[in-house]
Amino acid sequence: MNAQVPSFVVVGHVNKGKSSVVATLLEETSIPIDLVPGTTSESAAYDFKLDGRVVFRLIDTPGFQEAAAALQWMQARAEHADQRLDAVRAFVKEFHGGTRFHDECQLLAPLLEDSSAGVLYVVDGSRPYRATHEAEMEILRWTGRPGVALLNRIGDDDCADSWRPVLQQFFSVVRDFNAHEADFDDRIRLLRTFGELHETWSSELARAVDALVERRQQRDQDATILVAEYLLEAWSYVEQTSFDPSHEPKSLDEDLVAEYRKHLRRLEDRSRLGIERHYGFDRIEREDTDFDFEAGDLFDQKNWKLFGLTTNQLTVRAAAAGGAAGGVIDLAVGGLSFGAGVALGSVVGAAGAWLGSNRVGKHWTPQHDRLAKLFPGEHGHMRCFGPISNPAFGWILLDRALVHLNALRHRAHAQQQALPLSQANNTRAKDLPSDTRAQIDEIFKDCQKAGQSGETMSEQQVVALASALTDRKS
Ligand SMILES: Nc1nc2c(ncn2[C@@H]2O[C@H](COP(=O)(O)OP(=O)(O)O)[C@@H](O)[C@H]2O)c(=O)[nH]1
Ligand SMILES: [Mg+2]
Repeated sequence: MNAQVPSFVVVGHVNKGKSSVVATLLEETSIPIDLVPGTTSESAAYDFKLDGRVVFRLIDTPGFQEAAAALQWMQARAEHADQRLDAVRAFVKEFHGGTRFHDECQLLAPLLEDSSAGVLYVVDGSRPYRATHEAEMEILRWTGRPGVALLNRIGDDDCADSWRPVLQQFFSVVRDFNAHEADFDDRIRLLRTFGELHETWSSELARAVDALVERRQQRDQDATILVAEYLLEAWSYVEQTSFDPSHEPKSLDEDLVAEYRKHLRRLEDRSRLGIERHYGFDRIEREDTDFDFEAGDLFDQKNWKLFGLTTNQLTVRAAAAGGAAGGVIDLAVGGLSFGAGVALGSVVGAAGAWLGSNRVGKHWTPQHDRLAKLFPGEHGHMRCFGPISNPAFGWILLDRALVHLNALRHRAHAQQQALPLSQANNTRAKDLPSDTRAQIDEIFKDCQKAGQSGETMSEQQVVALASALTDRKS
C-alpha cells in the first residue's frame, strides 16, 4: 500500500451512515448501504481515482458493536498511556479472525496496518449523544490517529449541540456532513479539511480538490451538450408511417400520434440515462409519476404546472407566438402583460383546445408539399406527425430536462430515494434570463423548420443551445 495516499478509516457505531459517507465522498453508487443494519460486515477499501491515479482512499468498516467490552479488555492491559497502542494491537491479535469482536477487529486492523491512516468518525446528529459512544471514541484515541468527527443527520431532529462538546474532546476537527444531502461544495469543503489533518496530505488533497473542481466543470459542460442534443432531436422529430390507401387503417392518425409520443418519451429517457451515468449514477429511480405519455397527461394542460412551468408561463409563450409575433418571448409571469383574469382565461382556453386535440405536432399527408420535401423520391401514401408545432410543448420538454439535470447535479451518491423531479426550488426555464429565453426560442423555431424539411441540426446549434442553457441566473 502506498503510504503517501491519504487514507481514512470510516468508523462509528453501526448504522450511523458510514457507508453513506463513503458513497457520497467517492461519488459512487455501488457502495452497499444498509437496508438492514449490519450490511457492511467486512472492511473494504475504496480508492478515489482521478485520471487513473489514486488521490485518496476510504476504508469502510462494519462499525463498533461491543466497544465497551473491547475497551474493558484493553484497559486491563494498559495501565499507562504509553501502553495503550500496544493494548489495541494485542486486542486485534487476540480476536482477529474469530467471532467475538469481529467488527471491532475489522475496523481497528486497517488503522494499525497503515500507520498514516486517519479516522473519520461518523455519528448521527439527529439523535442525542449517549454515553455508550464514549468507549468507541476512547478506543480510537488510543490508536493515536488524527481524526475528523462527522455529524451526519439521519433523522429530522437536530441534536448536534449535545454531541459537539464531546466530539471536540476526542477529535481535532468536528464537521457537519449530511451524507444524503451533501452537494459538491460540501464534499470539496470536507476534502480540504482532510488536508489539515496531516501536513504531508495537504498538498496531495489540494491537488485532488483542484482536479475534482475541473472534472466537475467538464461534466457540467458535457451534460448541457447532452441536454441540447436531446432537445434539438426532440424538437425536430417527425414520426412517419406509410399505408395502403385501399385499406387505410381507421386508427392511422391515432397510432401515429401514439408512436410519436412513445418516441419522444424514449428520447427523453435515453437522454436522462446518459446524463445520470455521466454524473456517476447507475440505475436510479426517478420520482416522475406526473409524466406519462401513455396516459396522455402531457397533453393535458391541467398538468403542465407539474412539468415546471405554470399554465400562465406557458400560455404567455403560446399566445406570443400567435398574437404578438416577433415580440420578445417572456415565459416569466409579467413579461407580457395580459389583463389578469379575463385575458388569461381566454388564452388558457385557446391553448387548452389546441392541446386537447393533440396538436402538439401537425399531421402531414401526401397532399402537403412538405411531405414530398420530407421524403423525396418516396412514393405511395404516407402520413407524418411532427415536428412540435406548439411552442409551449417545446418549452415543457426543455423545462423537464433542466429540472432533471439540476436535481442530479445536487444529488448525493448515497441518496437512495427516488430522484425528486418536482421540487419548487429547482432551476427552471423561467429562471433563464429573458433574452436567453428569446435566443433559445429562435433555436427552437429553427428546429421546427428543420424538422419540417427533414434537415438535421448542426453542431453549432447544439453548442449555441448548450451555452444558452448554462446562462442561468442562479
Ligand atoms: N435521511 C438520511 N438517511 C441516512 C443518512 N445517512 C445514512 N442514512 C440511512 O441510515 C441507514 C444506515 O446507513 P449506512 O450508511 O448503511 O450506515 P452504516 O451502517 O454506518 O454504514 C441507511 O438506511 C441509510 O439510508 C443521511 O444522511 N440522511
Ligand atoms: Mg455500512
